[in-house]
Amino acid sequence: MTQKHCILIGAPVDCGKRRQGCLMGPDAYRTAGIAEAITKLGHTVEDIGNLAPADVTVAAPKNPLVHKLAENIGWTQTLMAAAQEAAPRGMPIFLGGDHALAAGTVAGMAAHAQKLGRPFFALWLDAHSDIHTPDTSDSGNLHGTPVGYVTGRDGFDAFPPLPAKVETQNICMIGLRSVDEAEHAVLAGGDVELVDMRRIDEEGISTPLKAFLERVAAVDGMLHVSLDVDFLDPSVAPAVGTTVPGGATVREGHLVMEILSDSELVTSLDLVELNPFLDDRGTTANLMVDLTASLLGRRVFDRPTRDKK
Ligand code: 4U7
Ligand code: MN
Ligand code: MN
Ligand code: MN
Repeated sequence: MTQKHCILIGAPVDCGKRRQGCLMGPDAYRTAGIAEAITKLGHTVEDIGNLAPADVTVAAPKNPLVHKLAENIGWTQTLMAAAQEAAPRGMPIFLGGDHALAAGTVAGMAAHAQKLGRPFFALWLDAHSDIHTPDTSDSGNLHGTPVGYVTGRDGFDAFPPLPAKVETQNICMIGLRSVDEAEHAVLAGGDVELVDMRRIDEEGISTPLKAFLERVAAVDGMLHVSLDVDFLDPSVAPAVGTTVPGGATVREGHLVMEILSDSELVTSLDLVELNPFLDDRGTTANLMVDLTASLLGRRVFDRPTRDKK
């Protein structure tokens, strides 16, 4: 694959839910050797270290359950700027941190694509659809809301204004198996591409993924991948607070990354929801690093050209 300049951006976001521990994520990825794994594939790596949230004050949220609103908004502001700073220089890889960070990373990458005049797409690899708003969330945990924010749903008035809305038809969610009623209501009548676990069982994971990638390639789109640890089955990726059984296998995870790698379409990546406090001797951190390596071109064998596609 073409050589890339990968920019590691530590985002120790831990305010998107109540269970603590994701703040250790960026250092767990570093300990698992993420920079070395990428360098070994022939790419260059720059680690800008860990960022901190902008200091903001906000009025009390309408929904009293909402947890740490100001800190979430501060991170959104910081990461939106960080994404736009890094994107012109290479491929940003956001080391999370919980999924609340994607409000900033996705909005920032969408703004960058808009500046270049290129369509922007997002691939959401997750058990959950994360399309709540602060008002519809029954947990008050904002890691369940980043898709709601970037698609321009109402209820994010206290957040930074969106520089570029992400079109719902440009989003594909793969791995779905826990969707709340309020989320279901939005998704069922909408045009987000929904690939739940049943579809993966019946069609295989490559069929819907390749169909989506064809749409991205057809318009020379930029593609952001947001990889939530809970996309994977908890038996192979235990280090996550929101375990849902029946998730993707190790091979399904790698196959997605290998197909993405072949497509050469991915321009940014989030690694989110890793809670090292819950890990089993680094298994999950190591798996996430291995998946990143597959995305960046690690292979057992190259496929013969006649098989490609
Ligand atoms: B994650 C949930 F109720 N929908 O809103 C909620 F099931 O980033 C979970 O995907 C959100 O891990 C999960 O709290 C957010 C819940
Ligand atoms: Mn998520
Ligand atoms: Mn999830
Ligand atoms: Mn819920």
